[in-house]
Amino acid sequence: MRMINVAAAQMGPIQRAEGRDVVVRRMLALMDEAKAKGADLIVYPELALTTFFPRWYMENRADADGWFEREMPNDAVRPLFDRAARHEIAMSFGYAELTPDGHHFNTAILTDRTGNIVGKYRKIHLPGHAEFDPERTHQHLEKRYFEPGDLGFPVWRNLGGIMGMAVCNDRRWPETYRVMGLQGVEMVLIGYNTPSVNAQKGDEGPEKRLFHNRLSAQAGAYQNSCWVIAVAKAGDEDGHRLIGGSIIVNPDGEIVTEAKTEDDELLVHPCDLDATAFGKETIFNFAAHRRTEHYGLITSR
Ligand code: CDT
Repeated sequence: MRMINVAAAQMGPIQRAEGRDVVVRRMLALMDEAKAKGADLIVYPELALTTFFPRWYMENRADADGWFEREMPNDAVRPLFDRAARHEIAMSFGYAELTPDGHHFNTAILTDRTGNIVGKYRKIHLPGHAEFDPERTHQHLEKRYFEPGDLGFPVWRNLGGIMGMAVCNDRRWPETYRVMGLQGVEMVLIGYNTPSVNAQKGDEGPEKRLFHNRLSAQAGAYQNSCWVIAVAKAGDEDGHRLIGGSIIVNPDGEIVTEAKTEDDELLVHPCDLDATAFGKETIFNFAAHRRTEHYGLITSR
């Protein structure tokens, strides 16, 4: 058995006016709890350091730059890196990244147990729209504030396993998991901020959204025989509700633990990476069973 004790650190809401200092204190409390429960890895959500700002329209895009991190780690998050190294816990969290040459990405990082960044992923599937849309009940301006990620879907060796990352909307796309699956991924870490209602479909509320969250993560885990750790930022941010429903899914596609609240809430589960082997060697033995000669349309359109 290759056990990783994983802490899925769901976060409750972050209000627009709240600073990173407040948020980092909450993240540290979750990390201390994770350490006390014997976690090897803690996974925080997408855009963990700020409110889900793509809901706010700013005519001048540069006015949004205050929500972006220009380096990682920086002074605001250094306490997280120091504490993680002291606890010898690997960690992953999402943040808005502004590169030195002016590019904006919706990014997630992964560290080893010493607080060294070993992996970086930039969100590829950006949902929403780029211009103010008066038809929607709320704005979702990811296409305004971010560029599509330029790093592909890499995997990294960490904690004795093969890990990958994805961010929120990516989890709805089978290609996300499959590209990592083809690299032997054993655990996929996914943070999300999902509004509780569909801005374009009045009758789609939290139950349906939680269902799609489970459906996507469970299918991705099963079809690639890997663990999926899907972690929400949840609750009411300035009057805009986000679903909770953080889950850990095993390589059979079964939910082994699920969050009950829309607040800061820690799920800890022992994940055996060797449990990925059976599926990878049998029904989802890609080398033996895939028929790529029939898949060309997927990448040509
Ligand atoms: N953050 C993020 O990607 N949220 C989307 C909302 C989709 S509606 C525009 C999601 O897929 O959950």
